[in-house]
Amino acid sequence: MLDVVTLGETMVMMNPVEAGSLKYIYDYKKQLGGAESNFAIGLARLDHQVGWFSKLGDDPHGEYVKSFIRGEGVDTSQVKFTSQAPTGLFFKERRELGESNVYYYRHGSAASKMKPEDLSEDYIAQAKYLHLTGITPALSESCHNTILKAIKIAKENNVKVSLDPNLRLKLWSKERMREVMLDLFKKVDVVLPGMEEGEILLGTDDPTEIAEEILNLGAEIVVVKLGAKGALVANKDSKEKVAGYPVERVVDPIGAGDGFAAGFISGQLRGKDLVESTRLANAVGAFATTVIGDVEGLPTREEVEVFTGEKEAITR
Ligand code: KDG
Repeated sequence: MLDVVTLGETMVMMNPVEAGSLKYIYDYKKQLGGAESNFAIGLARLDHQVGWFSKLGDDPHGEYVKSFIRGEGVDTSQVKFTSQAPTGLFFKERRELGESNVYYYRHGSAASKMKPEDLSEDYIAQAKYLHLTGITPALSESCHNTILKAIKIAKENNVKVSLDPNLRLKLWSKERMREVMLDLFKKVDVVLPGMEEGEILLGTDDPTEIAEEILNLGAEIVVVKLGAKGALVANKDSKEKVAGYPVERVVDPIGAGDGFAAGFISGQLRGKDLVESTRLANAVGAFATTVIGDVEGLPTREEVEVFTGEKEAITR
């Protein structure tokens, strides 16, 4: 029995050992990144049973991705391999000043070949949550159809669906993105957008307006991420701002949103209320920014409970 099932592309990540333009970077650390597997690993560290599904290239990179994720305690029994396309790859570019950047080598990747027939109805039906992101529908039409089918299976089996927009402007046009994402907002239960995403999709960066618009489209819960300031959590009865945890030195913000989503869903699975779940989300997101790599900084349940003061630290 799994608490959560998620699906999406995970790529080999080439992470520069230093900050600065990739033009002058020669040394990289091989890691991995994929919004949904980051989320799955985040939940596994918080002691939940979680399954991640994808299609990988029948190559050493695909083997690496699967064994790393499985090694983190995530169920990978539904992962498929194909010899028709490679595992995706991307490079991160970290800047001391300004925004981090990513360069993708994923067009036509194995994951972009996912199709609705790859899904197992029983696998999704056993979960309490199905988690999706806006990256998957941007990969290909067959990937878009795959998540639509996954949502249908979830709905028919009383599985809640959470969606992190995770907008990737490098993958599709803003027009198509808007059309697909607004349609998805009508079909899911929990939406976790960022303010910038609200601006792109709804034309407002006001967190209250973002939350109201998405609730009006049909979602039950909306959690708007406000970066270092925390988040606004809303349902039809309430709207609350929940302060974030200050982080002295953010070394790698990419992946923090996935940690945030894992924290929020963990809170919901543990029966915490919306504010407490958002507090946990803020804490997990804060941890993720402190270590280079998408998943290496995600906390265990014990670490986060000590950090939030729920548990006493015993270090020696
Ligand atoms: O959220 C972080 C991930 O999104 C990133 O590391 C890789 O999945 C990825 C993407 O598509 O950008």
